[in-house]
Amino acid sequence: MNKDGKKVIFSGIKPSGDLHIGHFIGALKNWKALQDEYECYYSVVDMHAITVRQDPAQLRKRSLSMIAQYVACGLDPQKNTFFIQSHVPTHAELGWVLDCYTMFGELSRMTQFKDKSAKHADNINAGLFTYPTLMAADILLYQTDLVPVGEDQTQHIEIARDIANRFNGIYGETFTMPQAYTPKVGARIKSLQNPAEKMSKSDENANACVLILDDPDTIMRKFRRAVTDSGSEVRRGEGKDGINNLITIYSAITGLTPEQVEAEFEGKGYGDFKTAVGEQVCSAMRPVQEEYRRLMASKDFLQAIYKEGAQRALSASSRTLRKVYRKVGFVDR
Ligand code: ATP
Ligand code: LTN
Repeated sequence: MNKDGKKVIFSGIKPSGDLHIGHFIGALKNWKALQDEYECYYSVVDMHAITVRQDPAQLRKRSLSMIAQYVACGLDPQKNTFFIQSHVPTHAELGWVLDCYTMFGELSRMTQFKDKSAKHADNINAGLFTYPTLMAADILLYQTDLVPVGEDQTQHIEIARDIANRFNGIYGETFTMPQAYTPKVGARIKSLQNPAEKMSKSDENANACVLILDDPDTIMRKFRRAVTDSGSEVRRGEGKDGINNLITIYSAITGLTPEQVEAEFEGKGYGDFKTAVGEQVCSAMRPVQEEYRRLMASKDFLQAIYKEGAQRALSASSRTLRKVYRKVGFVDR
């Protein structure tokens, strides 16, 4: 809860690749619905991004582009606080303290750590291992009530809660207990090429992922090539990951229930359906892309957004950090 009695929301996206429709459906679209009721902080978590090697020029460009995409997806910079994680030093500072209240065994069990270490076997760095404590710091610094994330992040929210609990247990009430907030539809949009896996911006197969900034021809081509099973009816079912995923996408974009989608396509085949999904996604992305281009052309406006965001974030997070420093026994500055 903030000082005006509003509940607090925090979420972050790594600038480690281009945003795709999984982000749009699983994250950004839902964030827009929260901006009036909650105090919302959204961070471009560049410090988390460098747990995997990044090209410096690309990282810089993507961090800026990410802020523009947030705003282009309908998030109002007046109502939400957008900032770049490395601009707000309290994150690294609390991250270190929390490292000292997090157990080696707990971190070893994290599935994202296991997945990423298997994928980047030549760079299993300490940051990749302690990634969840920095994420816990991100969340706990703002006395966050809700963390809107996709399903893949629930384990990280659990460990943030465990760390908060442990700290509160030793020093008395310090951190608000955060809760994950996952959307009912679209919490895990799957890859179009391997629908058993989530759509991921680090996927090497470009056809697996439909980007928010893809042009209409590319979007249509990727949907036409989407991998589906050998059936033909547009109906959800066990083992029909591909068609289930396309129904989820269509349903999330149009606002229809999956049952209504099945009824609409009764008697039609996969081909017609794939074209229809592509068309819906194109028309949902058109206004987003127009707004994005307008924003990227006014760098001063973007800079003003993230600078002001960093100030607001620093002011809110410093209150928590000060409290923590005092509790663990650091001398006042
Ligand atoms: P990477 O794939 O490079 O590890 P990521 O896309 O999983 O990155 P972020 O970009 O930081 O990680 O994710 C931002 C948010 O979008 C998170 O809340 C995440 O859960 C959500 N998200 C990511 N992919 C999907 C998806 N396929 N479906 C639904 N939500 C997703
Ligand atoms: N770990 C998340 C990104 C992330 C985050 C956060 C999400 C970093 N800090 C705080 C929510 C709250 C990911 O990989 N998607």
